[in-house]
Amino acid sequence: MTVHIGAARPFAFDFDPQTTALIVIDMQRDFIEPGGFGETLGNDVSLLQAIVPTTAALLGLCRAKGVEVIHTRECHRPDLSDLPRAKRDRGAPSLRIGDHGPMGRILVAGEDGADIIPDLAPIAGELVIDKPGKGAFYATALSDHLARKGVTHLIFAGVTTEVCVQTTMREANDRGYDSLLIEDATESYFPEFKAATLAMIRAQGAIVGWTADFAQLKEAWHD
Ligand code: TIU
Repeated sequence: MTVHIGAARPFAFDFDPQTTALIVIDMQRDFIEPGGFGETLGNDVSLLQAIVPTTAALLGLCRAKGVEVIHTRECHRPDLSDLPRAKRDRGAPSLRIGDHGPMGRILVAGEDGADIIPDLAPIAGELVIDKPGKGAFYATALSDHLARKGVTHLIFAGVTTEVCVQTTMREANDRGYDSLLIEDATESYFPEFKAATLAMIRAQGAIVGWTADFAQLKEAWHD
């Protein structure tokens, strides 16, 4: 069975749910709630909360259709052995990665802040990938997992659009995947960066991939 999203941009996106995975990028408390990594960088994290209901609906649809669901978390080992000096020392955040904040140590695996927000919590059987970088393919088992499952197409959601989502979509593009980003299930701290990222992903004949609204995906995916 092929799902045909005629309304996708820049042109129709077709996928077979049996060879497609949903990847939800970094919907963690550290990016979405006050007191975490996102806020330490000086961002207004409340902007990101707007996509939670749509992302939950997208998760529900993919689960109902039996699509492979993968979650990622940007975080580091407690000993910070996978944290490059350049990443820890960059800029002038109010707290650095590994420091103690209100949700535990900033961007460290196992701390409350690194958890996926409760509304989007993984369920049994769903892969959760901890990643030290912006891209989900870098230094993780994602490539091997997708190859083992025979996945050829990816649906993306999560935060932030121009940082971890776009980086992962570009990594996926170079690895031969066809990728669709759900526009109302991704968000940035900078609305103009989100708009620019959506435009650059689908420019030049889908140079990186496709975009569509959740409603357009749902409409196309009837039985
Ligand atoms: N700062 C920012 O916009 N994003 C990140 O640091 N990581 C992710 O996008 N997940």
